[in-house]
Amino acid sequence: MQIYSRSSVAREEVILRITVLSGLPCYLESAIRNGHLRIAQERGAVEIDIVNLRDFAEDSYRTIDDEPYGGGGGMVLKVEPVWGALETLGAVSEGSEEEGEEKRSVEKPWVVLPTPKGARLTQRDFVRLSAKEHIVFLCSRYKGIDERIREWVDEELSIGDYVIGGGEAAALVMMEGITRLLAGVVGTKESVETDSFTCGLLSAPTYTRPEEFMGKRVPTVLLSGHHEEVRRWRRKQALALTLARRPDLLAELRLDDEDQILLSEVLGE
Ligand code: 6GU
Repeated sequence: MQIYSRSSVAREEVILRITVLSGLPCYLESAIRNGHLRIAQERGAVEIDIVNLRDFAEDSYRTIDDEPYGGGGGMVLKVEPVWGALETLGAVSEGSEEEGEEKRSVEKPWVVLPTPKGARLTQRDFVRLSAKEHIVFLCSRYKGIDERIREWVDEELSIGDYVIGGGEAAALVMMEGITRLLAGVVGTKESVETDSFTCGLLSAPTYTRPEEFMGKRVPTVLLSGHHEEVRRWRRKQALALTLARRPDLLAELRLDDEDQILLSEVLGE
């Protein structure tokens, strides 16, 4: 089974808008000004804004968190700054439940809450989210959020079964995964399509110059110039690696005749 159709892998020529709401904007600033996310912005595939939640605090101390009712440790993200920020972005409005969607000239932003309580993130989510017009990531760095905020969130996503400090690093993970699927960000479409997970298999080993290093040689087939042999070798390596490390992924795939043959070769070796 090809999990992701080719046409769904890279979208063409539309600028995706991403807004990150955070109480720790400086943590995110350097990450979006460097490396992968910088390139994605420079190539015009994505526009990323970081919004300081403190700008929407309602007191002179710019407080965005408070102690939980009923006691217990940690601090809880307050409703007012989140409402203020989401309202400014057009993600919520008073009485919006009844208002017809047809009134809107632009699509309502899609609000994502990174949280360990969310659904576990997969490559499929990146493909789906890369087709949105405007995504808002709401980061909480605290014990959690006031539960009433959840009503304004479209989707909750977790980056894995462990706990980290807050939503910022998780939002960065998601932004990298999403933006690299946008047209013009990754060098070639082929490169995205052969990624581990995009085709449902872990990808084959890769090598670059030199041909030999401390007695370790690059597999001869890769030097042969036979495109068909290289393709077959890579497919076989991908099947072997996935079988060894992630048999669960292999079980989800529908293997074609060639895959069956390659896999039986792997099993016979
Ligand atoms: Cl999104 N946040 C935190 N704090 N921990 C996580 C997570 C997110 N996803 C997995 N663990």
